[in-house]
Amino acid sequence: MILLESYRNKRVGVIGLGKTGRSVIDSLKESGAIVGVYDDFGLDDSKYMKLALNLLYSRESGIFSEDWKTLDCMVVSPGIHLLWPERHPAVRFAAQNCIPVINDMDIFQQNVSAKNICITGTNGKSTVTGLIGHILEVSGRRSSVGGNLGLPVLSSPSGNDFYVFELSSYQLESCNHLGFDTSILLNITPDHIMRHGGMLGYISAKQKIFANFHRGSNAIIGVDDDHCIRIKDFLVSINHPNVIPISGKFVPDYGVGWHHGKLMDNRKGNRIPVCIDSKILEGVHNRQNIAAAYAACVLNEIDRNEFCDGLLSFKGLPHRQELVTTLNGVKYINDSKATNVQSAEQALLRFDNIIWILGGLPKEEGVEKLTNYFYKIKYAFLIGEAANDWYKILRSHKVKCEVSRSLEMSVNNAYKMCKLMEIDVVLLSPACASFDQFKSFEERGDVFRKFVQEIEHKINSSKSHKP
Ligand code: UMA
Ligand code: ADP
Repeated sequence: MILLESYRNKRVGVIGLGKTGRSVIDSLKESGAIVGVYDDFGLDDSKYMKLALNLLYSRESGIFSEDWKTLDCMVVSPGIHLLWPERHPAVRFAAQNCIPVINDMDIFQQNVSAKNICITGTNGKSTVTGLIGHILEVSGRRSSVGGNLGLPVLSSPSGNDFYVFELSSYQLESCNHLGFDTSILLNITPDHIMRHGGMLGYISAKQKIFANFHRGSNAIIGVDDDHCIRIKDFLVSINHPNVIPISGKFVPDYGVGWHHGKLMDNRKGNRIPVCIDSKILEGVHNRQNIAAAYAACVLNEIDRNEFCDGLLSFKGLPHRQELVTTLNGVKYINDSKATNVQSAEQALLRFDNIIWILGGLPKEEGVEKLTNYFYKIKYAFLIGEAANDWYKILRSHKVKCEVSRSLEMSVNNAYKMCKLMEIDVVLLSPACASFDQFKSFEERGDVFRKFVQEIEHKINSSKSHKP
């Protein structure tokens, strides 16, 4: 847990009692702050209830108690929208009473001087965060990973040499105390558009990662999409001290990228080969991730050999094109974290002869964006809210498919179908959020893995019972 010297005796309101809120409260209490807490859905957890200054918010009258008017600050969770303060009672209250609204990353920045490496982008954040964290760990640096990836920022261990944080657009939106040591922006494609009031709002939130840079700041930026190229050019035009362009497709001038399957360090314009493709992190998208991780590592005292050793021993993260098993020569791939069309596209690029399980809660961009890959789909099972609409689109492109009642049914039917067709891969890559049927993408992926493993178990036990 991070201790917060500067918050001793400060009066802080914490908004949202999820993972973030709880970790903020734990750190604040441990550091001697006076804490109040508010959640739109009530405070049913007695441990945290007791921490409230008093019953802070009366649902009936819609008014916070007098105590809250003298707060030093309010700390919001990422789920709280700031764009429309009039829609949220706590944010509105803060504005009316001139109370600064901050988040857990602000508090971290105010209290910790160790080096940080912060990663954002539409896709690849967790992979890059996990990879950098792994490389730092195996090369003996005291480090931890956290943020949007799962471990809340303030629950990180204290006393590290390095902190590696995945930051979502939600977290960046509410972060004021910017000026990170190493900032990575991987890519930008449409996502979370409603939350940010349009594409421009989303891009603004993402590019905040580079704001308030200092003399030692590093800006690592993917140059495989136009939005990021524009941000890179802007950073150069305002004399950012160290902009490193990275790519999964080519070797950028004075950057890091790929040439004929080799990662090249071209920061000084002399194209030094670093390593070849990883067997675990396959595909162009992962080349982008590896290039970003390399740039971050070498800029933080990790040498090329340490980087290559770490890359080779990295096992990848679950739910991201994760190989569950191979049954009768067919790979079963859990890509549940593909919650938008761009991330699903990476899986469709990589595989051929696919039985595709897709659908869920659709996002701004629909499945029609993926028509170029439909020729690879031998059959598709559609699940969730998107199923009926997407079925029509797939059928209009002559893709054989059906609307399936559940993920379990899709997996079982896919297995049966593999016996009748030339199939390489059964792929769960939904291109949708999971919340219509599951608590999270993790639960969706775990359920897929469980059903596949049940089939595997049946195959193995029937083999072992044969005379
Ligand atoms: N709440 C309100 N009012 C609201 C919204 C939420 O009172 O308007 C309350 C809820 O009742 C709940 C709490 O706030 O009790 C939940 O807060 P939260 O939604 O901010 O979620 P946390 O549990 O704090 O988890 C957050 C991130 N969640 C979101 O950004 C939505 C987690 O990212 C992150 O792992 C965690 O902090 C630790 O840093 C998850 C996520 O879905 C994985 N992220 C999005 C994504 O990856 O696309 C951005
Ligand atoms: P994030 O944390 O940004 O959601 P993840 O590393 O968890 O990213 O990967 C989520 C999904 O996006 C997976 O399906 C993965 O295959 C795909 N993906 C990973 N890296 C990239 C990238 N650089 N570009 C596009 N898609 C990617």
